[in-house]
Amino acid sequence: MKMIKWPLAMAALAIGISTASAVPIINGDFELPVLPGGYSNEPAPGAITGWEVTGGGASTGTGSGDVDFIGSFWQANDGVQSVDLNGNDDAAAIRQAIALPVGTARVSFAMTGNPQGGVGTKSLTLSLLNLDGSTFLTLPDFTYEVTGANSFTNMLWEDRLGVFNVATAGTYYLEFKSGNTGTPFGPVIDSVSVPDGGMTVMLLGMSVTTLGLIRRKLS
Ligand SMILES: [Ca+2]
Ligand SMILES: [Ca+2]
Repeated sequence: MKMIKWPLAMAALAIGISTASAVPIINGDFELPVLPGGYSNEPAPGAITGWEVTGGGASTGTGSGDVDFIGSFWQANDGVQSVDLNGNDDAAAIRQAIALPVGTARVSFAMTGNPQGGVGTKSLTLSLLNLDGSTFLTLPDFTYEVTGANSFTNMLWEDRLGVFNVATAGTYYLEFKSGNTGTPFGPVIDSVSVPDGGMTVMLLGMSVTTLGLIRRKLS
């Protein structure tokens, strides 16, 4: 029985299959609860359904609540409401715990900047945190350039996509943290979703060893 030398390329006889599925996000469009007025300046902790506010707090003294929950005050990306990650005077963050399987997780969101402070760059950091608050994975900052064309009625929203490679399944905080410090005019987000979680490539097909056995049987 002769041994068969299979070219390495045979190992590529595999079929890639994505097994991704959407990961549920609570109130990713920030439409709950419905704001009675145009906005809620530094809402109370827990006031944005599904989201926890952290960081900031320079003006509230509470260490939280330092974002602005915006309603009809300006144009949202979807619905009516969105979030300015800077409240009165500080950079803050919002987060929500989500369960992620192993694999690639894609986080989709819309970004713009509070145009009230004039032109300039707004930035935010998108991270996955462990439940003790330590960083699990973080991505290079997302930026948005506010220009003279931005206004409350034309916020010029742009789509953003963050991609995390999750090696360990678990529950993590999905966190959006403002990078603009010492200003009340921060990055603004809306339409958060995780359209794909657990995206992996399953290698279906026969291994080189299996192929060798078949070939030997045939010869
Ligand atoms: Ca919205
Ligand atoms: Ca603000």
